[in-house]
Amino acid sequence: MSKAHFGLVGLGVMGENLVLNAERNGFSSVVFNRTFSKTEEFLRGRGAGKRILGAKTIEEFVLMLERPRRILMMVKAGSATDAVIENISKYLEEGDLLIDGGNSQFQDTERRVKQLESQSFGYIGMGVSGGSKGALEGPSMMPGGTEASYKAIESLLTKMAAQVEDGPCVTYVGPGGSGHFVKTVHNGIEYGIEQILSEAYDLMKRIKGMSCNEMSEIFSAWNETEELSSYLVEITELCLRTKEKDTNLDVVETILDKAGQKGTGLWTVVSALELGVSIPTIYASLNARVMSSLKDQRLKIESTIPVEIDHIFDLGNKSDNMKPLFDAVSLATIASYAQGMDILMEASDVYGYSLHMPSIAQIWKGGCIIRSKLLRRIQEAYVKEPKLKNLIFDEWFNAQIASKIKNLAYIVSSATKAGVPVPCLSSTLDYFNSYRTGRLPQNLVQAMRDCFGSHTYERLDKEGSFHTEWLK
Ligand code: NBP
Repeated sequence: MSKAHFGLVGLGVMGENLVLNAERNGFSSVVFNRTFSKTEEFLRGRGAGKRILGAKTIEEFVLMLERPRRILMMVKAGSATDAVIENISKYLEEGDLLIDGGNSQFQDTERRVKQLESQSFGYIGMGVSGGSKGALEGPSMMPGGTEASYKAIESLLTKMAAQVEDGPCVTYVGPGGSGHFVKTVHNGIEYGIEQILSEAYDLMKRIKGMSCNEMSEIFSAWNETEELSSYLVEITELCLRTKEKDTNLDVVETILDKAGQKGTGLWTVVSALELGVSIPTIYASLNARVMSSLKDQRLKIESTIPVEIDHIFDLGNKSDNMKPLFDAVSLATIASYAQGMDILMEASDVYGYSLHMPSIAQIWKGGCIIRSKLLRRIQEAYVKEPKLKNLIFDEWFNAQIASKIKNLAYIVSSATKAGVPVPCLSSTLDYFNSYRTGRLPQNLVQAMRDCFGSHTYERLDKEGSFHTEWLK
């Protein structure tokens, strides 16, 4: 029997769908899963009648693959990935290639690339986005490692990826852990946008008393606009429209208001702080999830300092697509992308990733969770100015911020007065207000530091480092 083109380890939701995707695109496959009963179940079910075989042991799996072997691991990130690498590398031969498609921490990938490449194996750390549906129909993929290793799997990945008007949603991202780093930041942007849309929902519900059906109509209209047309707005509309079969209740209203924050959101914030990049909108979304987890405490305090919504304000009307709120949501969405792209720009230099920003915007345009019309504008901005410091310096984005910031300020100040928390919207307003302030009050911070600790300060009017004997 001829050997298979492609091997997959890990039959979770992602692995199952990715191997079906590879097979559909002409790559005969072998699958291995730690728990063999899952392999049997898959081969009897969704894998039946396809050019997909199963292996009971990892040795058998490796021997069933043509050389050089191309093996995708889709297992839980962390120690599970290390365990698979340790088991499988005993049976690999020079030139074989391992691809980690899980949500691994980029530092782990840096370590694994070095370790595996030193054993003459190829190693690619690849971010995969698009959820289970994307994995089956065409995800966005962010592979990092050596260029030679990428070349060995380019034909496979370009066929499996989502396709947009200017090509497949996959490209060689860069060396080492860059693929997983880009995926991490992708998820940080995703956290931001999910929270922004949830704040809009909260305002429409609590200030205007709108029903889920009415809100879904607004999101549907927003999805037709250049600023907000995106996968996340599309699924917000679907979530708000979905009713429970037996009761006809809005499913959204039956869900507990607690959201976890897994590795990637946290890693985005930590990386940004380490790199000295300002990402208040994304950070606010992470913090909002942390606050959401304090359900018991929130319920207790709700009665001691009650919010009385007596400040009803104009969020706009259906006829104008709720213009003030639309503007606020648009700017916060721009801020999420701008902050994510800033992290990538800085990491590109500091970690030596040499990221090609237009290509990253390009591979996010289809297949992934943050796909949106705005990404075309982002791609154009970095084509025009490859060293762009922030999207705010691009003409189109600058004009968006200039024309919409008054409505953002109006929504944030009104929501604050009403007692409705809007962490991402308000952080965005502070972010843009700080950006448009030539002189911030950090002169006083510097004065205090010099006063208590003789830390010295720089001056506006002359070069050098200065210390003052402050009044006692
Ligand atoms: P899970 O993250 O739930 O992982 C399930 C797979 O990991 C199973 O095949 C399981 O085998 C295997 N596994 C575990 Br758990 N520990 C193992 C170990 N010590 N040795 C070998 N195999 C082990 O599945 P998933 O949701 O398909 O995600 C796979 C990866 O893709 C994860 O890193 C995830 O973060 C990432 N990802 C997920 C999504 C998504 O939307 N779900 C999107 C993008 C990326 P078993 O059957 O024997 O328990």
